[in-house]
Amino acid sequence: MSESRIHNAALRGKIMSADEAAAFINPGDNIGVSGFTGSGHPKEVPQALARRIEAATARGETFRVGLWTGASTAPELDGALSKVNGVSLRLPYQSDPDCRNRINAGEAFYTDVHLSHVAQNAAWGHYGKLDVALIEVVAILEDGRLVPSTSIGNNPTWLQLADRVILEVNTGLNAQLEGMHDIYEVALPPNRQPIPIVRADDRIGTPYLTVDPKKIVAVVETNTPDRDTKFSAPDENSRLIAGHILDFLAHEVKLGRIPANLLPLQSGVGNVANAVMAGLNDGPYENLTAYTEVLQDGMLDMIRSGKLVSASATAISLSKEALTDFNANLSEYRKRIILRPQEISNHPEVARRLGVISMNGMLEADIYGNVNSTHVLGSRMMNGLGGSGDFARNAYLSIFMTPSLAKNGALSCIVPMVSHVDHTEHDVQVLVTEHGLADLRGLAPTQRAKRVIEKCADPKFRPALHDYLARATSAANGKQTPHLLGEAFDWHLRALRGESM
Ligand code: 0RQ
Repeated sequence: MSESRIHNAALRGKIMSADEAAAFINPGDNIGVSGFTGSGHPKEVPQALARRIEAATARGETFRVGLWTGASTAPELDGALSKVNGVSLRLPYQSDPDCRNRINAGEAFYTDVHLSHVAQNAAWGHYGKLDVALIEVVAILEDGRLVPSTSIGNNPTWLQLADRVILEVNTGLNAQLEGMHDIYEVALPPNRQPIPIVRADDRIGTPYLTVDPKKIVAVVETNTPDRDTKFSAPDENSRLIAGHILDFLAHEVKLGRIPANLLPLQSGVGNVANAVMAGLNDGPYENLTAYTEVLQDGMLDMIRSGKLVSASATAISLSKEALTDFNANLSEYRKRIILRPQEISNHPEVARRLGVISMNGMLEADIYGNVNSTHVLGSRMMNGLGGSGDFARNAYLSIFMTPSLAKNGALSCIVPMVSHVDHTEHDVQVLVTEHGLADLRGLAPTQRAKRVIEKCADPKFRPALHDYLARATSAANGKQTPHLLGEAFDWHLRALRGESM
């Protein structure tokens, strides 16, 4: 295998086991790891590191690391390290149950950051020094250049900043990924230049990652596929939400506000997002494009059907079934898909220039249009902000969607005041639930509130929301965004007591 995937003779001399490679990671190190939405993460060294940490802990030693990634990973990385309580600080995004539990128990710090900001923050030193880069690749060329894996994330930055580099070469991934990537590095101010992407499918860089070979301390061969990102068939709510969005887009086309092939699509992760893609795939649109973060099953279906002519992302996160198709037809998919560093896939400048249509999930919105994507009942972290803010502020259309109710109907996802703010009313243009779509563009706060309640709230909570708005409007000392400050969080307090909101 080393012959077929590791073409550089010097680096073949650095092949070792995952346990030997993990010995290059020391207590207190910060490690910059590949991986984005369960794809392209290292599969073996993190588990070997977890075994080291477990053994050290059993000896009474403290062994914890700072863990920086592209975004969420999988049980063999976030799960393994969190189970042994080996992560002192995690950034910038996670969705792993064990990792989430450590964060919410106060046992690990978590820095929840706009994904497009991570590379520059790291380069500026805001996260401290990067000791080790641990990066999955598909192959190493004779001249030492690296063929990236199924995600790019922050890999160029980790390879540049780290003192030591460990590579996992995964032969379980298709070698035909070579050529799909577009690596472009952004200089820091004052030397920053415009990013020359004017169409979603523009290629502006090179297909390979580069690294100073002197920094490479270990090469580990692996053969494990990415996480199986399963999708269930869209449920009734997802279909209804998707239907409202599709009607809205058709209306926007009819008014001539967006072209007949729409504008580049950005779609968040999950079943609702996939349902929207399924709806678009069945709809009248042709020649669609995507400028997004993660390419999931829904977009792959659209590429296969010919509806989506190109997709730019930083990661491909597929179900097992979709992966089989992807691998079988990779030479065709490679013509349509570009994987970029997350600094570029999520770049505000490019999202604004292209006029992206951004669609993301949320936990709750308030009547004025502020959105909480991350914190359950104000304090408990769910996943993180991810790329939602990168796109929401800069998109042509920023759409947030959720079922109107959570926890078997006990919680309303439309509340008087959100218990945590990720996206302010200024960044949120459209809210959608299964009941309807509230187009908030151009409206003042009290106009927005009426529309959000009528279009999006579940009917059983509408009277209480109208009552709150009416009493706030008559009692508050300012009529611009009326609130009853002593009452605004009563809904969440009832939920914390285990009652219906
Ligand atoms: O909890 O799993 O314990 O039952 O939140 O809710 O309805 O399954 O929604 O999977 O679409 O996720 C915002 C989390 C929505 C996601 C969020 C509870 C609910 C359930 C999940 P259980 P659903 P989804 C690109 C963009 C931020 C990152 C982002 C997200 C769980 O979309 O992480 O947008 N977004 N990235 O029961 C309390 C409420 C609730 C609630 C739902 N109002 N109060 N709990 N839940 N509403 C991708 C990347 O950046 C990588």
